Amino acid sequence: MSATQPDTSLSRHGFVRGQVAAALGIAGAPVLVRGAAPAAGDGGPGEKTAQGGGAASRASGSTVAAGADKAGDVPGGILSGCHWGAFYGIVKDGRAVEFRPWPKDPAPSPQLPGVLDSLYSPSRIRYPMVRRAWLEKGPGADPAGRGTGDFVRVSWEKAIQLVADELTRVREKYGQTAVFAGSYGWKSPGRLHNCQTLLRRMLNLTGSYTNSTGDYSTGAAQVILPYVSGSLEVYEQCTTWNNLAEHCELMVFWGCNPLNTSQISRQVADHGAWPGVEAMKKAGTKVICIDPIRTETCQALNGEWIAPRPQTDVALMLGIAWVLVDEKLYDRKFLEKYTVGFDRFLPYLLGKSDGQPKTPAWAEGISGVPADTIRSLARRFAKHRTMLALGYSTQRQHHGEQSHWMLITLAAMLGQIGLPGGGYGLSYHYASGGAPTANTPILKAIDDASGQGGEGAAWLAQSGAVSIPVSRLVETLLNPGKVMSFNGHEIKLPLIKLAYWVGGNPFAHQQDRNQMVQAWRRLDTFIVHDFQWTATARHADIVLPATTSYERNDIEQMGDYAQSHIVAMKKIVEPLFEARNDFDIFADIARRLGKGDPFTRRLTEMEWIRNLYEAAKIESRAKGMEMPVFDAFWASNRPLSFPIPPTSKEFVRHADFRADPLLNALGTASGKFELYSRTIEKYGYDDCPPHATWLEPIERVGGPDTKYPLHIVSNHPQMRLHSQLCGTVNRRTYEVAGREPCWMNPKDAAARGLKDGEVVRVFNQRGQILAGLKITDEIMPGAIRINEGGWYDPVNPRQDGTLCAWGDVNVLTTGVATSKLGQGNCGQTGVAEVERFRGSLPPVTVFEQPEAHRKG
Ligand SMILES: Nc1nc2c(c(=O)[nH]1)N[C@H]1C(S)=C(S)[C@@H](COP(=O)(O)OP(=O)(O)OC[C@H]3O[C@@H](n4cnc5c(=O)[nH]c(N)nc54)[C@H](O)[C@@H]3O)O[C@H]1N2
Ligand SMILES: Nc1nc2c(c(=O)[nH]1)N[C@H]1C(S)=C(S)[C@@H](COP(=O)(O)OP(=O)(O)OC[C@H]3O[C@@H](n4cnc5c(=O)[nH]c(N)nc54)[C@H](O)[C@@H]3O)O[C@H]1N2
Ligand SMILES: [Mo]
Repeated sequence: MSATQPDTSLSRHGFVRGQVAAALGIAGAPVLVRGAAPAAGDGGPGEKTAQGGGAASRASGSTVAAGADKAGDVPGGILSGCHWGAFYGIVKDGRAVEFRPWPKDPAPSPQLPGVLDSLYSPSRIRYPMVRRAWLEKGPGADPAGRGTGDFVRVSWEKAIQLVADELTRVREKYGQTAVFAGSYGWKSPGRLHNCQTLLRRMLNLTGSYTNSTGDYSTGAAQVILPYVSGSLEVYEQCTTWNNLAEHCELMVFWGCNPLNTSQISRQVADHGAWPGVEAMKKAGTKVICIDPIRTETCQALNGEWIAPRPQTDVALMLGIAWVLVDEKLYDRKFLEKYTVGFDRFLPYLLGKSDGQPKTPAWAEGISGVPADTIRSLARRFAKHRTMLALGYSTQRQHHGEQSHWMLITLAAMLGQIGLPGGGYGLSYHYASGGAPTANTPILKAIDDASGQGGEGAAWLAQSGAVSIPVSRLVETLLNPGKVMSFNGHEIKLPLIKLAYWVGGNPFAHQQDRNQMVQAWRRLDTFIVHDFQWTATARHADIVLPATTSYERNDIEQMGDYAQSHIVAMKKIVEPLFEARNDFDIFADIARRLGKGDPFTRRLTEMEWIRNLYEAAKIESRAKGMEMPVFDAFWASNRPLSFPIPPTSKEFVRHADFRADPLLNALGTASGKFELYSRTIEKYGYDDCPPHATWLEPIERVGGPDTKYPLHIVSNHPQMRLHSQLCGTVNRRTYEVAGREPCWMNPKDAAARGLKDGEVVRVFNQRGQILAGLKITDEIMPGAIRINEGGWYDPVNPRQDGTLCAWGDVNVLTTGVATSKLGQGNCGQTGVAEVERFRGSLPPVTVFEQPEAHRKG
């Protein structure tokens, strides 16, 4: 194993041992995390959600004490938790020296050293800073100077005053909706220090703002799936790994790589995918991986690797479906009983409605997968108990709605939905979907309404806030007043003059960076809190230094699906430099605007945490459990575990619907899977027809008028969480020639005369970046891989289309929306060319204090 390849072997990890009362037969009540609204588009303000498994049966409620894990599991140090898992902070002389994984973590994330380093790295934000031109000449001054690093340090008092005054000015001059607080991103977990909730709480108390809807992860799928299967689906529990090991004969990981992406959870990660994959390996389940990359999961399970041209999965699925019909391998009874609309889809499949039968030969022409392979896939899917596990990447593409709809159409034709080990699963790769759900009380969280009229979305509606689809801010900034179609209704895009960002990194997550830089110039003011000098912070007018989770106290649940423990997220060290908690920053701003007490409710940090715990304790009684008193929980220094009901271990997605489709009807218009949607038909969108359809993306390798030869795969990184930890020591494990790596197949490298380890220029009509070349046959020919989240490092921020010195892939990706239905982002759509970089190599300057590298 080379130094740049994190250990993906399974043997190093023990299994999660049986939890306290696993054997006691506690019934699995359905677990619903806050904000798990089945409504399309928004899982509550910024909150990822999971719906638990266990709903299949409800047995007698025997009583059990939820228990702390046994002694000997505490390695010394201070218990805390983060997206990467639970850990103990080891402190020497006031400095954290090690983040040691919780001993019961079945697969500690190799990223933990970077998590520790995010406290101390040279890219830590130390003091409140204001951009000089903004400070001296006022809001909107020299917007092209953003990103040049010309900041002035100010006192906290001055900073708070500037923010409060500017909010008031913009609201008075342009109206409430001119303040944008959609503030999307992967803020740290914690039920109290949720910076995005806190931002909205402050703004709700003092007025209103424009919000955002949906997320970057599943922008397309989460909008279309409620029409198809009646729920968000992408954040819901899958048939458990347990059940798969026993019943699944053929596991298909379709653009789905749990051994990378389940490293993290929205809450504190449980890593249940590792024992899950281990069980599958032991069971000897046959595995197929359909992916441009031979992934960690494919390697660990010795999977058969099939690499279609990226963005052509719908065509491939259609080819398979055509064979199922041609060879009469599809399940008519299932289609009749559990679905509607197959009769409207079939003429399209057979080419009767558009003149093009979706034969294997046709699918080969588009996807590059040989027709024989397509035929064989169809036969094998039909013959064996098959689970189709689809990741999110294929819907983060132009017309991304279609891949998830087509996959469900295919699964319905196979007729195994709701059977043990078969059907489809849309979150095996995400936060360890498929790990069984414990019987847990749900921790409450601080809300964004402060008791002024209900929680979250309801309050927002009352306060009159406008919401735009989350990936459409650039379009909004460039086109105020334009009417946008979105999911069956129309939105008039508001005029935005101030953007306020906490817990997110739009200068990493948004596509088409150069277009975005232009759009941002329309803003008078951009305010950012972070603890790292990200490109977003560097492009701000006012930058406020926030604490990390490791400098404050909080509480959180473990495992978005597993919900296995409640974890104390304890303060490990005192805040560094002048960093302050987002909570305290917003409390001060609210105070200045006359709303200090409603914001804090005069409760201290520990009082808030105690209250949240107490509420869960009461809820746990209703579930037949008794949690320890708060002080005992906090002092135990251990995660508090909850029992996993046996029914939950054997959970099979949609088994209840299959057993009784009337009583357990799906949430669709017909109560069944909709392979044709009359509602979508009524919308009449040209880019989202009423049944799953192959639609040419705006660009792709082999596309009719595509200019560049290489597809850009922008995967989620092994050693970062998006852009998080790019500023840390983790970089040393993967950088190539001091840049973000760009993977390339040896054939493509040979054709260009390129050598492993050299600096290349990757470019297209939208922009150009530098990267370090890694030549490997783990990527298919015709595709390059540059992970998302590399920090944007413009060589000359004032110059249009300037080179990025580190390698931010979103300089190259397209900013168009998936369709009028989803309006999701297309981070996985983009083609480029690669050449050797000639000329003098610009230094990478983005990982140090910006003053050290003032530009332009
Ligand atoms: N090309 C391409 N682009 C993509 C994707 C892709 O696949 N391809 N994936 C997309 C997806 S799925 C996502 S989810 C997005 C991710 O985009 P983001 O979620 O915006 O990315 P992160 O790097 O996680 O940014 C989180 C930021 O919050 C900061 N932060 C963490 N905790 C706190 C806190 O307590 N307080 C404050 N004030 N700040 C905090 C971190 O330091 C970091 O800068 O990217 C999207 N972009
Ligand atoms: N380590 C780590 N884990 C993470 C994250 C992270 O940043 N780092 N981010 C988290 C978040 S917010 C999210 S939303 C999820 C994202 O989860 P996903 O969106 O599923 O993750 P990706 O890495 O973008 O893509 C998954 C797989 O799809 C493949 N793929 C790309 N394009 C295509 C295609 O056209 N066809 C096919 N068949 N396959 C394709 C990729 O090669 C990759 O192996 O991950 C989460 N987990
Ligand atoms: Mo995501």
